[in-house]
Amino acid sequence: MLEQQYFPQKIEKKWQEIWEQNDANKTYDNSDKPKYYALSMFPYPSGKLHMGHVRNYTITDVIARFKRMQGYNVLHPIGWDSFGLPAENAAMKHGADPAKWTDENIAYMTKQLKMLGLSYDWDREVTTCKPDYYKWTQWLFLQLYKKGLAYKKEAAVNWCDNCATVLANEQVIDGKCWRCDGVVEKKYLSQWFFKITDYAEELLKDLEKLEGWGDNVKTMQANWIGKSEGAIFRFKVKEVEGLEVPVYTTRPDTVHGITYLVVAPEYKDIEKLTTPENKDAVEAYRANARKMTEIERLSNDRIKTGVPLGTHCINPFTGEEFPLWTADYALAEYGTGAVMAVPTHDERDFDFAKKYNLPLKVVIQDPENPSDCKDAAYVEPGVLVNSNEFNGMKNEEAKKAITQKAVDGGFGEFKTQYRLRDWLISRQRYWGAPIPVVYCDKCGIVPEKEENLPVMLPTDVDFSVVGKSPITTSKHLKTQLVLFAADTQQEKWIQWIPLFVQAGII
Ligand code: ANZ
Repeated sequence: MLEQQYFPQKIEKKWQEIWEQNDANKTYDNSDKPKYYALSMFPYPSGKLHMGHVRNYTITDVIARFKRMQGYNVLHPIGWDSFGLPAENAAMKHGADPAKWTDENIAYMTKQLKMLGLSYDWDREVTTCKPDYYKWTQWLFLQLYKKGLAYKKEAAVNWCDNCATVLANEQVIDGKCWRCDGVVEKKYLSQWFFKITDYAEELLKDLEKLEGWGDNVKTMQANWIGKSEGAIFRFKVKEVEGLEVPVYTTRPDTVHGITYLVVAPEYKDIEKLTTPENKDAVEAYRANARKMTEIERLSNDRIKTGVPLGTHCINPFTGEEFPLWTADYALAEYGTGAVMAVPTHDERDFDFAKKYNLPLKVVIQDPENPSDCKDAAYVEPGVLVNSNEFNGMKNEEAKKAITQKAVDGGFGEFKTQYRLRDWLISRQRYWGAPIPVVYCDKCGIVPEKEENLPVMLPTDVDFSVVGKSPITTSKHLKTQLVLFAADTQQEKWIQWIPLFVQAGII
């Protein structure tokens, strides 16, 4: 007879034992049944399960059980996303090995998952920090490397000195580290990237095909890819023979209205563009900009600041000269890192020009209601004025005609630009999969042979060091110091898929 009251301690234990004895959750490699894959996000072994875990894992468990009952051979795996900074920080706090901290947490959380009665095939458990797993992380890296989709370059990164680590933009909150609240600085480091930008267009097309996703999610993803159409124009520098500053613009129609040009404080040629008299002021300005986040720098509410470099560019359309400035509203990583400033038709440029008394030149007007742009930028459509042979043309048409002139004259081209950037995967820390390349003094970067994988994470490291990565203390390190610490943010994982397809992996 059924008991009136539910006693989980009694009933659940009994059934869990029966399921275990009968291999009720086992997935068979060779089975005639149709296959079903029920994958939930693997937990980070942080210590104890929380209610969020229980919710997530119950949902997939219900689906997996339902499908089994319908006659499917269900693969419902579990594993541990166990590389990352929390393990390393916890270990450093106690001067212990992160492997030990991780193993203890996994043991505890496994017990909890089993108590919940979740129907996993535990024989297939994976742990990302174990060599038998990260061998495949390294294998994937090598496939991407062979296809030119994993590469290394100097890049400005968010650097937290306390944690001695690189942070993603999302991990910088009000200029501070999300973990320790320390001030985050921009720093130039040689970094590994995955070339996701090659797939920007494909990702956008795939979005259109997605069914069952809300428009808000699709729009967020499209904005994140951030496609824009425009032009690159190259400007000669008056004082430096042979040096040009290219800019990316979505408003080629405004090119006759440029009154100054801005480069990012991290712009690669900024030193060449700075006169000796302006050097000290420019250096001081750059040092300060390094302390700011991108979001702060781009905010429309912030008062724009900048300093002149002392040099000038020449407008190839008009022959006019205008001054070069550096200002932190220009971002090093977007477009070319330089902006042609048209204060009459761009709000940010307008604020900047007002503040520093830079000239205004109107080039787009509403013929019915012309504005002199003395009080505000005119950002609506209109017709061209003060623009030589393009006068009277509608501004949308002029975009194409003006860019074509630059193409014909050899000083510009049409350009499609994406906000999406390549995915920076290195973290300069210990507790991650070692990047399977060797640095050779003579021949540079040499990928490890597949048959030699895994490249093992060194264990001769000192975890009691302060303010630097423990990996720097390893004596036997023959591979890269930079570690591969995959980001688990879901929107980023989505982008792996086309990369793997391209690399012929899936
Ligand atoms: C001149 C201009 C005139 C612009 C005008 C706008 C209005 P989206 O649409 O987001 O792609 N820009 C280009 N590179 C930049 C950088 N590295 N940092 C900051 N701003 C940058 O934005 C394109 C516009 O952003 C470009 O068009 C450029 O300003 C600016 F009336 O060029 B525009």
